[in-house]
Amino acid sequence: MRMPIIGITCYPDQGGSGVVATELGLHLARHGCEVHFITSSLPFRLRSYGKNIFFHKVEMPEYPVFRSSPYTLSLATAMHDVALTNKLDLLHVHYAIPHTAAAFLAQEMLQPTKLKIITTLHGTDITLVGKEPSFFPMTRFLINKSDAVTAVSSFLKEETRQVFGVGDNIQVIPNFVDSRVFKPLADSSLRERFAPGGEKLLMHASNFRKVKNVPAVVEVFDVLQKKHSIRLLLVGDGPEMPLIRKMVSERGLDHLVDFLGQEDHLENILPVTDVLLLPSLHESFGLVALEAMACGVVPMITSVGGASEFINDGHNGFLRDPHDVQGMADAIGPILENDEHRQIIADDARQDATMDFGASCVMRQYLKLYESLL
Ligand code: GMT
Repeated sequence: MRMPIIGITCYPDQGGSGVVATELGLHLARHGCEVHFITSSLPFRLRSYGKNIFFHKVEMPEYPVFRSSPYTLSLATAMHDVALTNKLDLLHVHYAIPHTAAAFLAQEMLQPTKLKIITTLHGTDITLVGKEPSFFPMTRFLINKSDAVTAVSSFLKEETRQVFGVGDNIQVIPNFVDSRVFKPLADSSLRERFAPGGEKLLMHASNFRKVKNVPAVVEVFDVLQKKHSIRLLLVGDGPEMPLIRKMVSERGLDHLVDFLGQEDHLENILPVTDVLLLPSLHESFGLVALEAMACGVVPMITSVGGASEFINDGHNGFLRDPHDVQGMADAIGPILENDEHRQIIADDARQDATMDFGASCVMRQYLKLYESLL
């Protein structure tokens, strides 16, 4: 059977949904599919133009009557044009709002050809944005109009069914990690740069939005630093950053915290650390925790959401209520003092992440879904 020609749309900037979409496209292309990224700018993880990879920038014209350029319409037009020119078999859109709306418009414009639409729900497109009264009916409509819908966790599928009363056919296809890229530290010189005194390293990486609950990271770190020799690496940027800088300063922790800003190559910095903290208010999956596990870094992640689908508390990481600062500190404390114990958890984490959530295995689940639609 010939390999499908696939259009992929996602948010190109930092964020798990864009990472998943891009890595999936790269793996599909290596597997022989022709992959066309249709996005507003080059996805940040699309680092090279390998064979079978194409990029189509969505043009957004300015016009004085527009308050802001109507991106959804420009995207729909780009999808239509790319589909026609390149004979796309299907459009796989990541994050429902507004990508599925644009895909639906493109599909209508292409009639009588039926371009298949696959929507992958990632999390906040359901749990925050999609729930907004101004988007709610549209989100439900788009879920129904997609030819197939996938969710990155059973938690998210259940949430979709409960909130929107639709989605019995949603297929759960989990996120994945490329264990050849995310792997344990080979060279310790970078670690020495961040922990010159042999301190243990904690890290948080996110887009610093409210849902990430970053203040809890500072609080947990503050509790732990009173007893242990540790430092904190903060990776990423976003609206909560001024508050976090203030909290760090007020607690007199500046000398122990490194603000690293946005990092496109997380695989270089993650393996340097010992523990990843992700105490989000909710997390439909928590991709960075899976990437940490593949690097042999112990994840401490929120128990609200889908993380329990890949973390077995106490065995390959820790799950705690996002408000339980003391509970998080109590779980992490012992592994900061006992390298052997930490290594056992880290080894299990690496093994579970690579065995059950490997990129090729998950890519095949998507391929099977495509084939069932075509
Ligand atoms: O809100 C975010 O955290 C960003 C969002 C995204 O667009 O990348 O993340 C969501 O999708 C990721 C990839 O599937 C998941 O790993 C994150 O858990 C999910 N975020 C939330 O549910 C808060």
